[in-house]
Amino acid sequence: MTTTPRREVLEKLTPVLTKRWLSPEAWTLKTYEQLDGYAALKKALKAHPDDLIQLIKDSGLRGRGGAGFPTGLKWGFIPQGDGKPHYLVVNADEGEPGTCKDLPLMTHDPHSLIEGVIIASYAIRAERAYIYIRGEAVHAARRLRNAVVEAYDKGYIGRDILGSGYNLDVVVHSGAGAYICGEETALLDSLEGFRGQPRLRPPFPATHGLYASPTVVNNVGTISSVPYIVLGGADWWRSMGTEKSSGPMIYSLSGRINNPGQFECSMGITLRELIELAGGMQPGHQLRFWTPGGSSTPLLTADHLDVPLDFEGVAGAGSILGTTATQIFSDQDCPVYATYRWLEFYHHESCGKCTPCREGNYWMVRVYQRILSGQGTHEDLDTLLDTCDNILGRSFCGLGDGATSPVTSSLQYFKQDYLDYIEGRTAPRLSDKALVGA
Ligand code: L3W
Ligand code: SF4
Repeated sequence: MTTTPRREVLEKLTPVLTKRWLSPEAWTLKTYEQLDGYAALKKALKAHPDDLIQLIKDSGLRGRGGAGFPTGLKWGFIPQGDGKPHYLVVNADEGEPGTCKDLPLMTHDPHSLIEGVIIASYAIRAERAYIYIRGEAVHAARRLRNAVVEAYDKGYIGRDILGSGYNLDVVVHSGAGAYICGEETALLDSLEGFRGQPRLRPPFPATHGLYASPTVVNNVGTISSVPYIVLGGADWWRSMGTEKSSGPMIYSLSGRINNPGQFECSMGITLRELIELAGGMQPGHQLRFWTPGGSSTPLLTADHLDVPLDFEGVAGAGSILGTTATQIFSDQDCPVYATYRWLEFYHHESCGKCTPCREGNYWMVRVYQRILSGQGTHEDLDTLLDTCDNILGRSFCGLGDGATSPVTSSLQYFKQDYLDYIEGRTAPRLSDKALVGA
């Protein structure tokens, strides 16, 4: 039965980026302009680019793609007067398992992203911006492309934008469905027409990015926040969230809850409150484990219901905030099997560039298949931890590190579940056939 959230919990909703989503045809320029759309751009174009960078620094905005890097600081890294072209690249390759905030943002309200793109490009003195969108997101890409055309027609993009003398072209580029292209340097390689594989960092994209030129790569949620900060000011933005994790955040909830979806709340809300907003757990289900920010973030348990979901709070609980994709599992879900499914994903999506991730994930999938088909041994658990040790911190990019998160955390909290398969108390979940060709 769906439960109604208490008023004090409902008040934790802070719809900012999602505020237009329920308006009729929110994705059109007409609706967007009726609801303050492009007012921030008009204001921004009257300001000096450096003042805009300072505003974003003052707001405390941090990257919404998983790492939480300070946005204003990143913009400030772009060298000025270097004679090179500068680029803004929006990472819209949302692919982290469980994550569903950027695609609805672009589908419901593409102009807020485009307005943010124009302001951010102006601030870093870029005259070309790319939005790299996940290949499978056909509907969102269509909405985005239509919105770009509308913005060109209205003079918000193109030559001499609104008479300011500033020129900008915006290109929407669809990827080809590889998770690794959400890693910022693999994304840049893919955009340049190469096979998408991560580059060595440093140098960071801020100095050597697209076509070896200074480039800001930011997530959709980050850039979409910019118009609101320009209109509302840094203090208003900081009035939401916590001191070090300012502003609202779109949390995407899925799994064993009554009303899955996106909930935009001030950072620092707890899972207990989010579940209440989502109408409670499904009947007959008790929370057992959950991801705070996608499968690359270590699992948390029912003991962590009151952890503040901000960058510091989640780190204090031994995980990371990641993409704020909370996937909620119950006492009827198996943490061993869930981890196996995630590992299959990482194994499939590993780009193969470095040995620890390419080989480690391959072997771990095999070990899970052994355990889940009732043929595991106690030694297998040591093998898993040993393999994770050899992947974590030794991989070329975050995909390898992320793949170890569900393994180490499920072993930390749910070792007994593994032992139950190994010692025959839990019936095999996979048949022997799973081992063939593994
Ligand atoms: C200039 C320096 N720039 C850092 C920049 C860097 C990047 C940003 C953050 O991974 C995580 C990953 C996934 N000079 C700089 C500098 N930068 N030092 O700051 O960098 P970093 O390395 O902390 O993180 P990252 O490479 O951006 C992101 C995790 O997020 N994740 C996955 C997310 C997946 C999605 C999706 O599908 N949409 O977001 C979830 O947890 O594992 O650890 O821009 O250049 N000195
Ligand atoms: Fe590729 Fe994995 Fe190495 Fe990243 S960690 S470069 S995805 S093989």
